[in-house]
Amino acid sequence: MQGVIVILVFSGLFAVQTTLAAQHMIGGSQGWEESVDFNSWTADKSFKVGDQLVFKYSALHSVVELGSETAYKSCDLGTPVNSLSSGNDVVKLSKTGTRYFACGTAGHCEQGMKVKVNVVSSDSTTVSSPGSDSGSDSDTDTKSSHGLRASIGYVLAVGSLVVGLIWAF
Ligand SMILES: [Cu+2]
Repeated sequence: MQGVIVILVFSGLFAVQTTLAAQHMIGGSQGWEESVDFNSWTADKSFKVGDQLVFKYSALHSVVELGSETAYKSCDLGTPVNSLSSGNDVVKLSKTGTRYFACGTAGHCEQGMKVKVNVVSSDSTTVSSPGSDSGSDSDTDTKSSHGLRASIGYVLAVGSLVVGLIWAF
């Protein structure tokens, strides 16, 4: 029986770990589509090192990662950093900095099918993004969403501990 408790506690701790690293479905439920306004989609989100981006799309689209703000602004797809086309692509955010993505289908980037993601340190409680004009607002956003994810993990951990104890007796 103690074995069961140990397993449940560890699964709870694992839940804390996984909830701290978020997976962001690009474009929300609509996915990677021309109809989504990606600027407003990213506006209320914070992206941290260790998080993942998921691009879901039909064969009409693809994902091209661009190397610079200039290429992103002008939709210059000539020198991509990376190209993806599975329709269900996961991109890991392994370090801080800005990542630029556009659709590789002719004309789609110009129509607004592009997204820019600012990746911040996973352990920072305050966001320092040079060049950003929304300093204090994004600070509070980051803290609250981080706190929410942490508390979901905490509830799962306590929940599995309680279930473990009920099982044991
Ligand atoms: Cu497209």
